Amino acid sequence: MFKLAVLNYRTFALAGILGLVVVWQSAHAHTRLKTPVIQENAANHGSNYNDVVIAHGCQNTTDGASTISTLGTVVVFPDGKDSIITTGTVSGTAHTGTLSDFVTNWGNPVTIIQDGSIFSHQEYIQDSLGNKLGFWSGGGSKLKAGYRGLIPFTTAGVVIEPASCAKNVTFIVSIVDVCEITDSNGFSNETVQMWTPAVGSIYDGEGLHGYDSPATLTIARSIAPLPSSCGEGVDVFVKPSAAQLNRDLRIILDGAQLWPK
Ligand SMILES: [Cu+2]
Repeated sequence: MFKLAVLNYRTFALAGILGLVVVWQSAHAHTRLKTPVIQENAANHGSNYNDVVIAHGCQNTTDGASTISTLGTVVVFPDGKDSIITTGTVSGTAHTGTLSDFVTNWGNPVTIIQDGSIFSHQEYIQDSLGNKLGFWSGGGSKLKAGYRGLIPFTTAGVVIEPASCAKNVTFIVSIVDVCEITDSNGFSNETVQMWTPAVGSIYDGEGLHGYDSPATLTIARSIAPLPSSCGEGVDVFVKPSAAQLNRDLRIILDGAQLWPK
């Protein structure tokens, strides 16, 4: 009788722990960068090694669990040209100047690290000048639901404008994990996981898992000290425009657009 009670208690405690894990995963385990905060131009050769962490697959409609495997992922950084720049908070004061008021060398932020351990294909996403603004990786074996995936890449060293009052510059990174190839009307929790800022692009995903919950890369000021006139300094946020996401957040292979259909 006593032993049974202990067993029941243990079963209950285990269920409680498992329940907590499930709740925690659905609440917090989104696709993010493995290292979301880096120092200004910190690493040798101006590169910072990082990974996109795909934390879970897509959700089935029966119980909403993330049981659908991932076919690929698309990652885009703001181009810094027609980007939305704010200070204070991500929805703070709009900055009327350009990104060069805060960052001296933004333009070609991403280098792919060749790796076919999860997906077989890797391609850059470039602007019309050839600047590498992101990449996609897909095909080959899927990332199995229930497993996590690390997709390696590097970011170029970022230099904060010494005369500015920026103490941190956070780039809002837009990522879509694709579980099924559809057109944009087919976006659902079963087909995509969209980690994008809601800026009015076709990738907003209002009502879907991860709505307006993008990944971020924060550059912490670490070279030139803040000018004394700056006081505490300001946090700067850089989001892509809707036009940029509609243009750049796509999977194109050999000139043909594979996703969205
Ligand atoms: Cu999630």
